[in-house]
Amino acid sequence: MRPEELKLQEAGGAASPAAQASGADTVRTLLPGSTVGVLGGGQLGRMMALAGSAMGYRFVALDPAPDAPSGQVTPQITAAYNDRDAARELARRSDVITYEFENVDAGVAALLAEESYVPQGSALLYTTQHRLREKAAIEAAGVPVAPYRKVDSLAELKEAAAELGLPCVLKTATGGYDGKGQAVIRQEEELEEAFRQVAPGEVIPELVLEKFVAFQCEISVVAARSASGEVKSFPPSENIHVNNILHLSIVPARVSADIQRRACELAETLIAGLNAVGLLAVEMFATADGELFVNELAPRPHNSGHYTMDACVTSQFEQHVRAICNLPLGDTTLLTPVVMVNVLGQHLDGAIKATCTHEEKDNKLGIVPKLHIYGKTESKTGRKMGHINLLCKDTGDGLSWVEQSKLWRN
Ligand code: AIR
Repeated sequence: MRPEELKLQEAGGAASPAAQASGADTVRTLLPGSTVGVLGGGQLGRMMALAGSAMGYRFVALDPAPDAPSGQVTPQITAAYNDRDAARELARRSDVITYEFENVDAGVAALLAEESYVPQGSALLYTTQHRLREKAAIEAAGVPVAPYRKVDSLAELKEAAAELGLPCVLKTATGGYDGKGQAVIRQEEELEEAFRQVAPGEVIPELVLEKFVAFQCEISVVAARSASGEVKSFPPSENIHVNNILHLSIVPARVSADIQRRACELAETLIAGLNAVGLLAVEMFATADGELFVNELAPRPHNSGHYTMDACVTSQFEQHVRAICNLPLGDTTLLTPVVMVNVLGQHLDGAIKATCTHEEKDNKLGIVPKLHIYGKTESKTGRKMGHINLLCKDTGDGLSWVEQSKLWRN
């Protein structure tokens, strides 16, 4: 056993519920100096490594792209995600393994769990990789989701739409993100086109039709649970999407204190009910009459939690490292109102100029813009290249800054 690794539990003792759920037989505390192996080397892995390095952890990332965002700040193993030899090498070089995206190959997840320590296990990955399994798990934890039906054919789609009523959203059960694999259906005439769009090939993927929730706003809560079961959540973020990609996170969310409290409770109930370890991002819809419906879960750091990097005592990335290493969780207090704005490929040059030159509007609006750029070697329209956390006295000022910069008006 490494000196910095404390086994909280003697061999032969009963495993904690978190350890049982994760498949890990003991809960281990990994102190600074330990190496965290990360499956995936994109921006989430990079920001995790930057936060964890500040606490003295070492990192190694596995990513197929040479010079991936993480590889610029940590050692990188360059290989396909499903390359077993590379996964074995990651396990050999790491004291604890985590991941920064959720479509992890099940075989690799099992191999890593066998050859290293994976406190998050693979059960939650298996659940969140499939919308129907995810919805069933959310409902089993006693938390509401929007009404939905499983759909396997055009005929079933028509039946489901008649039952749920329009508008609805048709989604693939696996693989979609940032609006890919989705179609909104507002009228009956759009059913066939939506089906063709979401299931274009000969083989029909598993589909799910969800009733469109007439929400007042979309909010999300990032919660954390440590390997020994401590739970904390960050303040809810109000999220505004453009073309199905997150554009803005506004914190405090512009909903009542009661909705904010219930959103946090709901996320904490879910993370505890799912016996998750690490972060769980819970996206939800808040309706005008104060109801909350969970839309999606992500068992990893989340774009809507990037505001925590500059606006909270602890960032979501530090919290994730703390949770998987079984350190006490950090304080999640919000220090200042903040607006996070995503920088996509088409915004990159302008965003750098707007934050790296002296701009009068920052002073006038009392904004402190904090720039984060991910180091992706190729910039593309719609690709997430960075974000800016606009620290402000009032989120209205942050929104004015975004508006006045004119960068995001396309
Ligand atoms: N990511 C993972 N799930 C959702 C998101 N946004 C992050 C991870 C992953 C990166 O996006 O950090 O590695 C991939 O970004 P791209 O631009 O290469 O597709």
